[in-house]
Amino acid sequence: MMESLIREWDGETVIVHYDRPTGAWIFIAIHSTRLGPAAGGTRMKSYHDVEAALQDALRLSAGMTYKFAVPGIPFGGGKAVIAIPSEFDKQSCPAILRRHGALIQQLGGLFFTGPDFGTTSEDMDIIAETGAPYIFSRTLAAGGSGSPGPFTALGVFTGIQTVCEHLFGDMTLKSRRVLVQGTGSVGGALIDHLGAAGAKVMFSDVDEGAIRHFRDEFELKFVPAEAVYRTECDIFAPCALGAVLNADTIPQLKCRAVAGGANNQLADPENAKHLLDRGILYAPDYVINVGGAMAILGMETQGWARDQAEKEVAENVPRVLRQVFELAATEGITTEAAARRIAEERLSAGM
Ligand code: PPY
Repeated sequence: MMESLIREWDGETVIVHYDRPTGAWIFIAIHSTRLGPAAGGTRMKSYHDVEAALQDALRLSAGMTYKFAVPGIPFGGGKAVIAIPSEFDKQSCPAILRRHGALIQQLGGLFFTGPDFGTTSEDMDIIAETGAPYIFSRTLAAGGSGSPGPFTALGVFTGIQTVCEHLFGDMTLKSRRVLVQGTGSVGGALIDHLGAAGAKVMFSDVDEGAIRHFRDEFELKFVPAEAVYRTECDIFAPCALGAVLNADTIPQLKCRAVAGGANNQLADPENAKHLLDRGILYAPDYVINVGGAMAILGMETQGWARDQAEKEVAENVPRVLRQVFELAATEGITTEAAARRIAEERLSAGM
């Protein structure tokens, strides 16, 4: 039920737009503007039903609030979902993106967007035709700062180093077995960093082209989808869609830590306790995957150069992750609860 989803959500506002020409639904969830205007990616995909799309927007927008609050980025949490019908004609993509831009324009600065699953910097260029100046991460050619993916991957990589430091007393990744689930813009770039650092990388994907690329050309060990959760490794790095950590998968895990770029990895925040009980260190998703948003917002609102953005990401992700691990250890709480506490403190202080 849409009513109960919204009633039980702790956010501020939901904008609902029915896109008559295509039959798509657009939801823009504004979870919090406590620390600044809401920002978050535009996710475009088809969903099983409209409720699932709304639920995704609501949950993802809350994740953005915490993502910005923990490292102290002055934006609030939001997310847009364009739920396209299953028989969606790709030809209507530019037009729907322009209508999405017009909607964001009408909001007058309540919500800023960037790319998420199913959208790219090229799509941001199209959204910006009607949605400027509220659109981040346009292509370099259009005067934007390009894709957040490589910066997210850099942050996840430095976060994995921090996890190794915590687990093994040593940041080095040499010979550590890392299983990367999903080889899209984040997972693919993460694999490059891991390979360069001497890690033993395994990967899983469902896309045939990606499998051929990483297995046959990169000669990495391929793990089929059905074996991902029970594959033995040091670090499991989810970099695909969410809710991969749940009551079904957690008992199967044979890793020392979960540290990856996907949003909403826990099906329920309660699952963090289950990971702790199993002795698996969890790097909270919104802490370790902030690099993309941090870099793009820094470059587009603070005037950072690219190398400065990289430096900020590579310093801040490890710093905040160490703080989370320390708080969790001293308080005897999950890392998820520790990250949430840091976020809530900033939110209640308004800074
Ligand atoms: C995310 O970090 O999940 C995003 O939504 C990406 C984002 C947000 C704001 C600007 C650029 C990218």
